[in-house]
Amino acid sequence: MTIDDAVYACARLVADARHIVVMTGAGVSAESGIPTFRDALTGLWAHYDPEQLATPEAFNASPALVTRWYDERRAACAHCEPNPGHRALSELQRRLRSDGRKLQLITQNVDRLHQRAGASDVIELHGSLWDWRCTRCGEQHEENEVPFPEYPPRCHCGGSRRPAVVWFGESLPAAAVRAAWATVQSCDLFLSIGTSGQVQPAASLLHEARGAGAKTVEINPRPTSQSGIVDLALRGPSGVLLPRVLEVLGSG
Ligand code: BV8
Ligand code: ZN
Repeated sequence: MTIDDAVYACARLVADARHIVVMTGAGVSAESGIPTFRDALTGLWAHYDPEQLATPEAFNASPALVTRWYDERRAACAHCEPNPGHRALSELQRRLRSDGRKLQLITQNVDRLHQRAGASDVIELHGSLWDWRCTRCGEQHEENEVPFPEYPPRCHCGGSRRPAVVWFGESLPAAAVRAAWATVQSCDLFLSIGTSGQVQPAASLLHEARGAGAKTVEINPRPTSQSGIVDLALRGPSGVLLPRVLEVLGSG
């Protein structure tokens, strides 16, 4: 199947679907200039493993180092823009909504680029770089000024603040899990975009959707651990392929 055939087949599935769930990973932000989670870290972070840094143990051992890493990622996001892939997903959500259908966006990403591209009701399974929580009094709020003046950033109560992201070994937000697992039960199309499908329990949502009878599509330049079970794979960058799917669907 040529990439054009795959784009047409995907557009056909989207045109026929009543309830679409889209699950995105770090790859959907790659064309915005944000390194994917498993791309080799560069510069100061070259000799760190993100899976080691994104843990409560790393924060407890070195709160200054871990919060600096997150704040540098937050600053990088502040200087990035949503790419055509984010914008195509927001436009698709708008079009489906206008003709009484549904597109539910679920993301593993913590950069909030979907929201900046105009998407609504985004389920953030792994939290966000923009929300920070005090480890002493629990106060949490969005921080839009970058960078922090000190690491770890301090709360007015004197406690250290951490990013409100889900670290390895931490549970996902209960409300996000409930919403995500509920919506996949009634979807008829599941698009997995820009994720290697390695992180649980997020990666199991594709299996849930299949179990509920949904057609499944993967959009990724490279094969993943889930390529063998999807109904259709579009091998290429989401920032190029999603606008092409939208184009085939015609003007909304
Ligand atoms: C939990 C926030 C338990 C922080 C993240 C063994 C089996 C099963 C599970 C486990 C296990 N061992 C340990 C676990 C649990 C662990 C886990 O899954 N580990 C993995 C590594 C094996 N999971 C957890 O710990 C979770 N919690 O299980 O709790 C529990 C239960 C009860 C009580 C207490 C606890 C929590 C997991 C959440 C971790 N936090 N992020 C931060 O961002 O710093 S996960 C992190 O990985 C990011 O969120 C990222 O989004 C996510 C997934 O990675 P991807 O998005 O897929 O990114 P990746 O780089 O891997 O891939 C990018 C893809 O994009 C590639 O395929 C590439 O080809 C593609 N791409 C590149 N360019 C493009 C593109 N695609 C499209 N277009 C392009 N242009
Ligand atoms: Zn506090």
